[in-house]
Amino acid sequence: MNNSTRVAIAFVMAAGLVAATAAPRAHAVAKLIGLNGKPIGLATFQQTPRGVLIEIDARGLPPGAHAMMIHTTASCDPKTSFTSAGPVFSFEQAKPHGYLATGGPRAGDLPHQFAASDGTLHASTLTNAFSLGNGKKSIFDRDGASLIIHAEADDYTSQPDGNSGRRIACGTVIRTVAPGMRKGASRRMHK
Ligand SMILES: [Cu+2]
Repeated sequence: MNNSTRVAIAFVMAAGLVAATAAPRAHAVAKLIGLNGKPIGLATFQQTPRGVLIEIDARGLPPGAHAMMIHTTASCDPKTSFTSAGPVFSFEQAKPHGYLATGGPRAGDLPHQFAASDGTLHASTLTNAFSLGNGKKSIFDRDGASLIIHAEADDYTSQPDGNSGRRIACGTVIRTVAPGMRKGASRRMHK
């Protein structure tokens, strides 16, 4: 091995280290409130190599299926019955809601989830329709985004929200770790 090969190998290894440590995975949370304005749970969002992993813990919900969607605006005003969150998040306004709708789904569409008979809901789901980063696929546009839980199941075809009834819980999505944040990067390097 000559010296320039050694230098080249060292450079590639250093570049690999930088790639592994410099970019913390983006992370976000949404504190969910009910229509009375009181807290009913928490959703966490983590960027993974396959998409955004969303984990939801909520309580006080009617048992059964509940449509879940990311809506377009970071605003959860119970006085508006959470219509303040706007329509379902989408990068293309013409796209219909629903996994089974022709031309759908919208980027904010998520599979519906189920509350147990005691009203608790624990869900884990993954989507690659949007990211938590800073790029074109990010949900962190100028007006942010909210997670909405609806009263009923999502039929995945009806407009605008899968015939899923009222919006009964809402949480604005707040980014806690952004890609390239120095604090997160240094924490990771010391692990
Ligand atoms: Cu919705």
